Amino acid sequence: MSAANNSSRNEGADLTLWPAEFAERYRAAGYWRGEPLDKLLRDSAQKHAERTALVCGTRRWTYAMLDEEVDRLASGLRQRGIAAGDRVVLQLPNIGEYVLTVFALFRLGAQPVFALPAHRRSEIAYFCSFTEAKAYVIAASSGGFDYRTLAREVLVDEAVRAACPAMRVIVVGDAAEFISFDNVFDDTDTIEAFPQPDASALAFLQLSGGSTGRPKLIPRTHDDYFYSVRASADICGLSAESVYLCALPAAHNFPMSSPGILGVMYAGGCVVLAPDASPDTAFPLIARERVTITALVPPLAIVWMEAAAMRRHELESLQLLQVGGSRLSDEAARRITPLLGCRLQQVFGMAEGLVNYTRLDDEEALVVGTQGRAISPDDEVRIVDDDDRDVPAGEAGHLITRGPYTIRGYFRADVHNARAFTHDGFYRTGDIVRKLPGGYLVVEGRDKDQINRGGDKVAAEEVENHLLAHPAVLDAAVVAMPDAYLGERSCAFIVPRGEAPRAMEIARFMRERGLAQYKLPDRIEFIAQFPKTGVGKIDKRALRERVSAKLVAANV
Ligand code: OOB
Repeated sequence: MSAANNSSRNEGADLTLWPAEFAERYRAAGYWRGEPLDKLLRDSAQKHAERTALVCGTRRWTYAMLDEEVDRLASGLRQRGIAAGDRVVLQLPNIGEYVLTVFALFRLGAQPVFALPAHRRSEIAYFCSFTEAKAYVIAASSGGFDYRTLAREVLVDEAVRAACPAMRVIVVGDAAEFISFDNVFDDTDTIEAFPQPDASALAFLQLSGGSTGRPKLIPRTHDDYFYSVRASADICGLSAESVYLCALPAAHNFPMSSPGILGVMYAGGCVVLAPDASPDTAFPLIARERVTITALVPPLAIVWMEAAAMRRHELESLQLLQVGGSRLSDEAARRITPLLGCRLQQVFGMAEGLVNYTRLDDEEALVVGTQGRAISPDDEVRIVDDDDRDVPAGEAGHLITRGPYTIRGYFRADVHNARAFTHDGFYRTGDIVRKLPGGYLVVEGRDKDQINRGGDKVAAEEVENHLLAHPAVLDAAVVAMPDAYLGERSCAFIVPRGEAPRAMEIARFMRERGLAQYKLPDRIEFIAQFPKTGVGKIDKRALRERVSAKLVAANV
């Protein structure tokens, strides 16, 4: 069952939906309710009109205000030619306009494509052209970077010009030659009604951490995502009293929906946006707004623990710290409650769907030593060997999964989908996992060709392709190397064509390719030839061991 698209650029079906018998089951079980995500805000605006929904710096929105501004923004976007079904690449920092835009697009039935602030020309041009975006929404500048300059580069990209001939750029702040966000708001008093988007249709596109040459796009429907949001809010005990600090980049799946911004707004609580997750920024916000729950990746949790020694009083209101995105060591997990004075919840999730949580009433051994269990009784979680046969209970294997909020295929990626999903629709997560009694999972490692830089995912093949574009590079292989702070960093092994270029020159070349900074190799090693496996493939394990040994020898 797939909704085909007739574009000649198409690399396959837009959406691979759940087979009818699964869809029926998920509806009958009450997971899929036919409600678009926008309803979440509408309902909270009814129930909690005067409660604070959103805080950004000194700006505050009640639910009633937020709902009204979303109406005006949606109406203004429609006047600017954005219609139901259009895709809009969104690249905003953690500011109020981000939340307004997301809900305005949902209300219109337009589909956000969630880019991260770290993305640069290479990624953004690809997202815009591949999704045939009608608009690109940015902040004028943020974190010392001018996104208008990036927009100018994207607009002259050949693929973007071909696929998005009239792409509008909407800018929060000084818009220069582009459309000012503030001017998009419709000033009229009478906002026309918006037709309800079909809840079983595509709601938005998330990015996959990926392991392939180009990032894959993850199509999520209103029905499936809304379910994961509701269930997550429930598991995390959210209520109208909850105050959530969004310190990770808001567009990432973790702070968006696990339970994140959407979960908190569903529960009628308050979302506080932090411009970054450093203790100096986050701790005063926690103290000022009486924050009760927040989410971090492991390296940040460790930084917070160090900072908390002197400033524990600022964290008094904090009840729950969620940690996920990469593996939290058992030692670090054990120290969270004593040092931060709040409970820990481990979260092992993926933008493709499946999210696991330790539960609030779990005993310490589970909270510290596992990455939680799946949200739904209908999440099918299997641990299999190389031939897709279930491994004996308790043994490590490949995690494959399907369920009411796990996609059945990436957006326009038929060839890749045939590999990334089993014939009966299980998503191959690429994670090596053990399953304990009760369904609790322990993440043991990974078999996907990816580097997890403290939650930032780097697809080895994507970086290798950029390296191969350098004339002095004959062959390239990117692998993970251990890192005390991030868990892993990336090391690029390069077989030079003739004399080895300088590592500095490769680094400069890579920067000019317009890649997000976190994807640039942390270390470059030249090598005469690659070690090979028995079947003649590059032996990445040997390369990982080689760089690890070098780090040990250098006492890094
Ligand atoms: C989250 O989502 P993504 O899409 O950026 O990355 C998913 C991958 C997983 O397949 C796994 O390899 C890794 O990130 N991962 C973890 C982990 N949480 C994610 N590995 C070990 N321990 C964990 N706790 O990262 C994400 C999405 C929703 C909620 C939380 C994280």
